[in-house]
Amino acid sequence: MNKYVVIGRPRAGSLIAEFLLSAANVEYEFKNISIDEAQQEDFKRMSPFSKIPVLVCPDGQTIFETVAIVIHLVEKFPQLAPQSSTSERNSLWQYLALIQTAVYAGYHRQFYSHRYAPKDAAEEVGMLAAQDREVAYSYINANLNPYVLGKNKSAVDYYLYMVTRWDPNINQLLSNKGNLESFVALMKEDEAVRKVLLSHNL
Ligand SMILES: N[C@@H](CCC(=O)N[C@@H](CS)C(=O)NCC(=O)O)C(=O)O
Repeated sequence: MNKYVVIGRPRAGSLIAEFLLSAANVEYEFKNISIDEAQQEDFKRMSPFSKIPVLVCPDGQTIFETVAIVIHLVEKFPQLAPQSSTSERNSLWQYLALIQTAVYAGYHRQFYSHRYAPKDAAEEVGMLAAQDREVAYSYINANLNPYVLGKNKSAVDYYLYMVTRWDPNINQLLSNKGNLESFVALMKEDEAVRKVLLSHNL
């Protein structure tokens, strides 16, 4: 049978697909793509904005957009999430959406502010994005126990851990968020996380 292929870059958003496949004990191949290569037409046919991650499924279908990739993997590997039609499952999707829109997109708006606003307003756009992120992280911190959905680890924990890794000042982020600090420490010890990071020498 063909393997899943994760197209991405070691430190970037493709980590979520790798973490989840690894947590589900599924063998996959990692294909590194540079920012320049992602601009090529053949990659744009898979991902129109040249963004990673892209997940190539064993049947050849390609999926872009993190949320779609997470949903696909949760459906394929149910051990990554609470059962359907439970309150925990509703929370899973809620946190997935929150992290996607306020945190992940927030880092992008801050690090690439010039793409979101004219030069003279770009810095402010970045600051506003950082403020939104702080609201989201504070809410998440208040509800972590010790994982996002409570005592059971799920797909969204890998997503949260991945985005915290991108913070420009992780010490400051964690300084007033004790639960998030403990969560990050727990996730660093997670077997799937360690395996994936080690595979990239991170
Ligand atoms: N909405 C996309 C965002 C993906 C994204 O921003 N990926 C970054 C890497 S973490 C990227 O490809 N950046 C290159 C660029 O913006 O040109 C998703 O959730 O998959």
